[in-house]
Order: sequence, then C-alpha cells, then structure tokens
Amino acid sequence: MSKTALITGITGQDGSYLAELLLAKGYEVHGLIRRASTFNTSRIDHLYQDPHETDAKLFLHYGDQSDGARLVTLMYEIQPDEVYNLAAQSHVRVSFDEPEHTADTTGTGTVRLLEAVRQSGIKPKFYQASSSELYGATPPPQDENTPFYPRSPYAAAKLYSYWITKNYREAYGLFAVNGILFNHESPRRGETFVTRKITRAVAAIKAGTQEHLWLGNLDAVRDWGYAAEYVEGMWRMLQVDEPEDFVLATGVGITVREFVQISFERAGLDWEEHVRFDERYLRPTEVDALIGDRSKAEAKLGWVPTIDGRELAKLMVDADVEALTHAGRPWHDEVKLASWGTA
Ligand code: NDP
Ligand code: GDR
Repeated sequence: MSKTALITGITGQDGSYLAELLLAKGYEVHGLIRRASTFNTSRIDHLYQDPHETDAKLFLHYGDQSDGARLVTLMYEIQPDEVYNLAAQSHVRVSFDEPEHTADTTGTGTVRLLEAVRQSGIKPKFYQASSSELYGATPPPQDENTPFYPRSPYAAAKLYSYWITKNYREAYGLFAVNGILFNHESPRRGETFVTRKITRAVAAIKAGTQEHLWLGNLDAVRDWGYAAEYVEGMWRMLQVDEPEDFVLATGVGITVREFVQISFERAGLDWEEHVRFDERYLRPTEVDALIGDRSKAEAKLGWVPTIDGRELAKLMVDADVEALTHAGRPWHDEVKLASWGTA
C-alpha cells in the first residue's frame, strides 16, 4: 500500500520539491492551494496529472490556512499518513508590513491544522516548517538547544507554531516534529528573497536589460543551503521511530556581500559597478548572523548536504542566465541535475 501525504504550501519553493520527492517514492500526494485570480501553480505544473486518469497520484484541493473548517473536512477526506505544514506568509520584511496577517497564517494556521489532525482522530505524522529565524538575536552557532530570540513578526509567529507543535506532541501523543531549517534556496526561490533577487539581477544585467541592483544590509550572515536537499531531510524526520526536532543547516555562513560578489563574478561582472543601497530593504530589527550546527540530523537521520552558499550562488546564476536565454525552460530539468549524496 502506498502512503498518502498532505502538503500545505505545495505551490511554494519547498512544496514543489517535496511533492517531487514523495511522488518519486510512490506516495499519493495531496496539496492545498489558494484560489487566486491568476495561476499560482507554476512550480508544480510539470507534475500535473489529469485527475480523471486512474493512476493519478497528485491531487490539489482549494483551501487556506485561515479556514479551519476546510482543513478539518480535508483531513477526513484525504486521511493522510503524513502531513507537511509548509504554508506560511514566509517573507520576514513583509511581516513588518502585515504583522496580523502573518500571525494568522504563519502562527494560528498551524494550530488550525493541528486541530484538524486531532479532531479527525487519524493521527498522521506531522511536520512543522520551523525556521532558523527563531534564533534571531542569539549568536551562532545555533543548534536544537540554543535559546530562541525572535526579531520579527514572522519569527514570533513561527515561535508560536514551534511550541504548539511541541505541545500537541506532548499533550496528545501525536508524532509531530519541528524541522528547524536554515535558509535554503534554489532556482525556484521566490524572486524577492535576497539570493534570487541577486541572481535574477545578474542574469538581467549580463543580458543588458538592467543596470542596477538595489539592496539593503550586505553585512548579514546566512547559512544558505540547497532546497532540493532540505526536503529530503524533512521526509527523513518522519521516518524515524521517535518524534524529535532537528536542525538542518550546511554549517557554512557567508555574508550577503559575498553572495553578491560570487554571483556577479560567475557572470564576469564587477558587482561594485552595479549594486546600490536602498534603505527600503532594511528591517526595523535585523537578524545579524545565522550559522547552524546539524550534528543531530547527521547522526540520527544520516542527512548531509553537499551544496553550501558559495556553490549555490553559482548554481542559481547559471539557472537564471539559462532561463533568460531559453525562456520557458521547465523546472524539472534542473531537478534532474540535483545530486543527493548521502543515500
Ligand atoms: P514560499 O513562500 O515559497 O511558499 C509558501 C507557501 O505557502 C506557498 O505555497 C503559498 O501559497 C502558501 N501560503 C501562504 N499563505 C497561505 C495561506 N494563508 N493558506 C494556504 N497557503 C498559504 O516558502 P518556502 O517554500 O521557501 O518555505 C516553506 C515553509 O518553510 C514556509 O513555512 C517558510 O516559512 C518555512 N521556512 C523556509 C525556509 C527557507 O529558507 N526557504 C527556512 C525555514 C523555514 P501561494 O503560492 O498561493 O502564495
Ligand atoms: P530571510 O531571507 O530574511 O533570512 O528569511 P531574505 O533572503 O529575505 O534575507 C536575507 C538577508 O538579506 C538581507 N538583505 C535583503 N533581503 C531581501 N529580501 N531583499 C533585499 O534587497 C536585501 N538586502 C539585504 C536581509 O536584511 C537579510 O539579512 C528567509 C525566509 O525564507 C524565511 O521564511 C525563513 O524562515 C528564513 O529565511 C530562514
């Protein structure tokens, strides 16, 4: 019997990689999507299967993290073995503009989904997309025992989700875990996160269609990994005997400035000729440095990433240059190139 999984946030960066991974493992995959006035499924269109076909394995359902009744209905209908809660308003800077909406989707949305799980009585394994942003002002290296100090409405909402997931584990005996993931990126990364903003701009500047790139704080240090490798870690967290929380990180921290420099050099460009400062991209409270210690995940899950921030910058520049050259190139070409090295 194949397993059934429900992924919230399936249209996002991680959701698309996770759907691919689970389909490749023979899962029946169900995804929650939001109704929008434009198509929002570009990251998973290559996975589309006609639901009328008898061997279809991917099913999409309209729903929203703000609609608890809908989540309950879906839980009864789908009866999943595993639930991956990836849906969130995930942009830290935007969370300062929309703090209440962020609390509702990124925070309260989690308890709505956990309640749907609890009320259904099905007891699927539950993965919560927790974040290195929880550490905030606490200096690196950060591991599962490092104190949290959130520095944004986004991080405060994720803190609630972290604790409510832990509480449902302890209170109701659910197999519910937090994956505390450090930044992970890819050619599918949302265009307003700094890595993709940089690599898209490099491609456009190289093509002669853009001259300047406007950025905020270049001194922030991040531990950037490759999203395709991180979703494997999420899945492994649900395959062990006991529910536990895990950090996933490369252990390599570099500044935004270094990511910029490597990206421009990859395209044969001098970054100082093109990058300009714009205070609009500063945050009221910044997270200065995140560098993770993944020892526990390595020991208990056998999870070892192969691509750090420096390699990622090159991979993403190449993909954006290629995408501009061959517009319409499907996402999955790049996935086939991804190497997962730990077996
Ligand atoms: P994205 O921003 O790419 O994707 C977010 C997903 O959530 C999208 O599918 C989006 O739908 C969906 N979503 C947003 N609001 C709602 C809502 N109210 N109801 C239902 N769905 C909603 O995020 P990532 O893929 O990068 O990240 C996945 C998760 O992991 C997020 O929770 C994020 O906070 C967390 N995380 C990410 C890290 C990273 O570095 N990428 C690191 C640590 C944690 P739509 O497409 O319609 O907008
Ligand atoms: P982050 O990612 O806040 O770490 O959250 P982001 O790429 O937005 O910022 C990283 C760092 O770059 C600095 N920065 C800029 N950021 C953006 N977006 N735009 C700019 O122009 C710019 N200039 C400098 C930021 O100040 C910051 O220090 C991501 C999200 O995916 C979260 O959902 C996730 O939880 C964390 O990673 C781990």
